[in-house]
Amino acid sequence: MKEIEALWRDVRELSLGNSVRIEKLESPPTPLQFLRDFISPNKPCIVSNAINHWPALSSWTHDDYLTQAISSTHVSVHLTPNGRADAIVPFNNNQAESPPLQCFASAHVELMPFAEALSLITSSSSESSSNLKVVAYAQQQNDCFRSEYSELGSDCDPHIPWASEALGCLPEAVNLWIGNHHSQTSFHKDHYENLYAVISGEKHFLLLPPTDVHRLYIRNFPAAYYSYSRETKEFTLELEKPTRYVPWCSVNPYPSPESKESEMSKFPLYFNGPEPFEFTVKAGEILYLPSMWFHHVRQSPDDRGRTIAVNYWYDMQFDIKYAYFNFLQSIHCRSNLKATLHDNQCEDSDSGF
Ligand SMILES: O=C(O)CCC(=O)C(=O)O
Repeated sequence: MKEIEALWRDVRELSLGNSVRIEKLESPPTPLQFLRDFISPNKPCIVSNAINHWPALSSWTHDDYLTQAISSTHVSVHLTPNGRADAIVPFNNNQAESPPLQCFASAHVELMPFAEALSLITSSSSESSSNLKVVAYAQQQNDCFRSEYSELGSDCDPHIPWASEALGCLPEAVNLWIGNHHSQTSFHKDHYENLYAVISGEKHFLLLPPTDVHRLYIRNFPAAYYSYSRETKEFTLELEKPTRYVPWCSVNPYPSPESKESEMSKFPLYFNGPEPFEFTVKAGEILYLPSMWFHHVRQSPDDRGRTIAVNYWYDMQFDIKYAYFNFLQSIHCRSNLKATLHDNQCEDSDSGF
């Protein structure tokens, strides 16, 4: 354990710096600067004044513009009772299990006309958490901006030129995210270099470097899915059959006041370790979120009740850094760290998480 703690310290001292502030650039870097100062050291940054020329920044604040532009296609909307899709939630199977079974819950995904999606997202924005019936988040992550939203394509650049040149490729996927403050994205990591542009509202990020993998207590959870009935306006949560396990981060960084103490004692490496990078990306800014970094995302809406972002996923290099991170993750179960963990479940390093 001491050795792994020393690694957290070294990474911060030698590469990331000891501040939890993220580096901010007032103008786009040259491809060479971006490669040298951020991609190679696998270090995040926020870039301002890189997308001021995108028509999206002004035209997407008008509902009429958006609904007329996408009048003929249906879009995928992720529905949950609480805004927590792809997250660890309790599974109530009517059996008094102690501790209660937890599962990895996926949203109910529905195709609907864009105007309906927009009004659903906006209407739940003004509800208090206790009155919520359904939270809608347009967050289909399969290159949806270039398929479902292709009519909006000319409002943004098709790629981020200085990033494409530095990375030596074009984006593998471009995604659109439209949500409100009830939706949050739980801690996870992606095998992509991510250029994340906020168009409207604000996104609040927590980031931890890949070397902090043990602090997130990755465990295997049974996969479950929400189903939503339009008639009853009720959700049901069912376990997938046959059972499928999903390796996912156990830590909820914002526990409720009632559960805070128990969460802190279950996950001491997270709550007592070095602070995560915590920052807000505002409309008009781009975040560079390097591959394999763990991220948790919340959002604050604009005055129309929504947050809109477009992100560009570029393939990462499966190079020596990737090999080191995999090795680090795999030594978890065999290390002394195991003794300090809450339970004996080990993360599944072959799972692709
Ligand atoms: O905006 C969000 O809710 C999540 C973004 C994210 O996880 C990503 O871009 O990889």
